[in-house]
Amino acid sequence: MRIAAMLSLLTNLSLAAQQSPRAGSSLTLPDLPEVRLPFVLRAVNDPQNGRGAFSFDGREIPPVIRTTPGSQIRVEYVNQMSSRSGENCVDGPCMNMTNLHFHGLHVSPAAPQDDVLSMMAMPGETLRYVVNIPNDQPPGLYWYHTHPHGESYQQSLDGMSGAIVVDGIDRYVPEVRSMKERILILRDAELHPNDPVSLRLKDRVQVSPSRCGSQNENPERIFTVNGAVRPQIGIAPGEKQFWRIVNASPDLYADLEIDSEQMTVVALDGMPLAYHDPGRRTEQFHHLLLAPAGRVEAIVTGPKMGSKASLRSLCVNAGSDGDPNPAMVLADLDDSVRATPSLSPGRQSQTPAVYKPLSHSLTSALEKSEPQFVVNFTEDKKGFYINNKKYAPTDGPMTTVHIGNYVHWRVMNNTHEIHPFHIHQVHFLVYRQNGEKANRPEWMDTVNIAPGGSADLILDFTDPIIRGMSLFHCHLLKHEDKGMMAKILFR
Ligand SMILES: [Cu+2]
Repeated sequence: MRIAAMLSLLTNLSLAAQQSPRAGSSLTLPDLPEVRLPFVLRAVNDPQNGRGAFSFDGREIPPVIRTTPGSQIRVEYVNQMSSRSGENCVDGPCMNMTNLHFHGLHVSPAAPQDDVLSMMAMPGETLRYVVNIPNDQPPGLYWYHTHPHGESYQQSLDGMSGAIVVDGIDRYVPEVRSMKERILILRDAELHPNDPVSLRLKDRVQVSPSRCGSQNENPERIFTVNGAVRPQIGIAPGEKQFWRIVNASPDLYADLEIDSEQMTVVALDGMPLAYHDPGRRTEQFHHLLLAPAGRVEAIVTGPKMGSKASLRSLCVNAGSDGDPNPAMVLADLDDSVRATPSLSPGRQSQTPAVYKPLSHSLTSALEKSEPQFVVNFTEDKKGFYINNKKYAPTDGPMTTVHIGNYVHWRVMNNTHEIHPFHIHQVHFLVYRQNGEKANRPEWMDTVNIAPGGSADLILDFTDPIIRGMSLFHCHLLKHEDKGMMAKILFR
């Protein structure tokens, strides 16, 4: 974050503190605008600091897109960024080209849908997206972000992203209908060495001074929540709320924990736990690792009267070549409020619950099989690679798969840092990690691979809607920009 932006952030913080009646308190969690109808989204440069931003309805706040299975997302995406960028991307000054990716949705990779290969808007150009959400899309939290190869990292760091909610999760966990829903988008504020504003921000989120993993470098970022540094989230003692959290950082991991509370998780990466296992509606977690791009949806209970609690990210050891990812406070739970009933109590979605359990014989046959494809992450001083290949936009597909089957892949990390693996259009079951059978196999669309480690996945390539050219890549977006990406053809 440039100095001007930091100063304005701090001004906002102090303004909020002045307005708050309670000593020591500060800003509350900002609300996010929502949109359901066709809408216009603009890519702009912030007039104060020149950084890329999304503008919606005259404000620089990306809306939450709400949609339902069987309907459409219609967005007119207008690139009003300057053709001369003040920001640097991996190959020099950014060109400010941009597009949209609908992360996690089981939709077509062909234009005008989730196509990040041929759809690209240069400054002055407009893209018109019409994305058909299938009837059996798992209802939950997804997100949209820009995906121009070589410029993804900077645009994502600048906050060019937003949440997507596919309605209908209440069919799997009806109790959330009566709870207040909160959408929390985790992004970044940058820290600069020897900068007084950075020091205050670092103090504010209590970046742990103790060594985290093998990194000795100073942390370069802290998390923000809906754009605020360590906001207060109102939740009365004993109140249950439904929190839907997306890690929209380009490269910070969030190992989420709420002091002395467990999170009752109902969905990961937009996928209700019950979707493939009707008997498993919720699962208790003390803490949960959200890789960049990961989502968790959980029931959170307000701590008992008088006990303070915070939402934190724990230290994540990113490996000897990884970036610092220290523990810090993301937000405080504010118990001074009354329980807030849901705005529309008793609302019930019209979408029927879809279940897609896999037979035991199918999963066990796949688990015993040799992988049909192996993804090998490597890196050196010149770049980042999948199967020794640095991505180029002119590449053909690295692999071609025929639609209709569940398929076993292995992802291997032959580097000394962590990498999150993501594939567009589908979810996968993570059933083995580092050669050991997972205690709790989970369906995800982004999974962390440990340094020197591996993950064995069952990918769902069954739906003909995904036909076309698509991508898989590391979701540390600097790595993706530097080549850790490859094409896949679904035919
Ligand atoms: Cu990576």
